Amino acid sequence: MAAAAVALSNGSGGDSKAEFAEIYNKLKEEMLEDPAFEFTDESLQWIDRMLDYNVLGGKCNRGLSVIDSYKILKGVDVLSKGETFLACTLGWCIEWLQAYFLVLDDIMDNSQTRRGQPCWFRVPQVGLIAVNDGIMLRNHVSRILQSHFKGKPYYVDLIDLFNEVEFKTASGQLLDLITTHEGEKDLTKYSLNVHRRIVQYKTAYYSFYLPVACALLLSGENLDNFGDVKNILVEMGTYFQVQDDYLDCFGDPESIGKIGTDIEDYKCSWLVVQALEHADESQKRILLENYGKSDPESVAKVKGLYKELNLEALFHKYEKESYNKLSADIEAQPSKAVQKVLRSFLDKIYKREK
Ligand code: GPP
Ligand code: MG
Ligand code: MG
Ligand code: MG
Repeated sequence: MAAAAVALSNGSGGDSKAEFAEIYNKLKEEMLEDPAFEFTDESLQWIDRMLDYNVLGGKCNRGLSVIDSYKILKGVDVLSKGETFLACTLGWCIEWLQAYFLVLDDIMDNSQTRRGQPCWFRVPQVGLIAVNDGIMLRNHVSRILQSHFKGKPYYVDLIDLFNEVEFKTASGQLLDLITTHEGEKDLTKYSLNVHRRIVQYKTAYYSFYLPVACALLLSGENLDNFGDVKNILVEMGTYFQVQDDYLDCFGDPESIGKIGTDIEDYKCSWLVVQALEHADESQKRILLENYGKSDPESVAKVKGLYKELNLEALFHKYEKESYNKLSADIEAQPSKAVQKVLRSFLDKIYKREK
């Protein structure tokens, strides 16, 4: 697959994008030549296609931000060839991890499309082989880390980091799923606190903390000294998932590349929590009767109620307040380099539409 197939958008400089795209091909080749397995032609083709389908096609913001953050932390505009390779490789490990999460999340959420194409498990002849593909993707992360970082002084920290972030994400996903499916439908248990816990774990650690933590380890830093930075990134990731919840209902499927399923799936989304908080008794009844049903009329009634309650305006207010609070927290950071890293993350996501 041509390097140009990596559809990279907004944010980072063009150079990083080209460097980054090139390294995908090398890492994929390595996965296809892994000496630990005797590949057949069929299995080679499968992995090749599965990787292009699932690892590529996203915005790559998480992966690219490892390179950008590393440059900022080092205070340079250009990295050596070796440093670029390591930063891009860690960036791709995050993109691989993300592909693993998305392949499985789409099965669990019964989604239709992802990144503008059918979810992998919906592709004819894939089906539940996608579960094993998810496991393969996760294993590739470990194999890439082993082949390029074993022997580095921070190798064990890197492995621990990926393991811990995966554990947090899977735990958040567990909360997301059991809050949704447990017992009979009961909207009274949905609150901002419940929502916050879910999104912090299922999204914020892997999407925001992980790229910066990778750049810090590459720079020779000890992650224990960056507790404040972690807290700010987790806060930013929480805001990012609130945007995701908002776009699930109000976003343009063409731009976000996926069709929302939160209403049908009875998700503890930011929107339903806000609706419950602001609805009067008769509006609450509409929610209770229609939330979590997959017929289009019920979904339309819920969306109609969201409009009536003006949740769009409420979201824009939340967005502005989050931005202001995060900006103040960033400015209070003692290191200018750290401020710059955090600010570049915030600027990339503020008012995003995809
Ligand atoms: C996003 O939730 C969360 C994930 C993709 C993490 C999945 C974790 C696993 C361990 C599988 P979402 O369902 O709102 O995302 P989207 O809207 O993109 O489907
Ligand atoms: Mg999900
Ligand atoms: Mg989902
Ligand atoms: Mg979502």
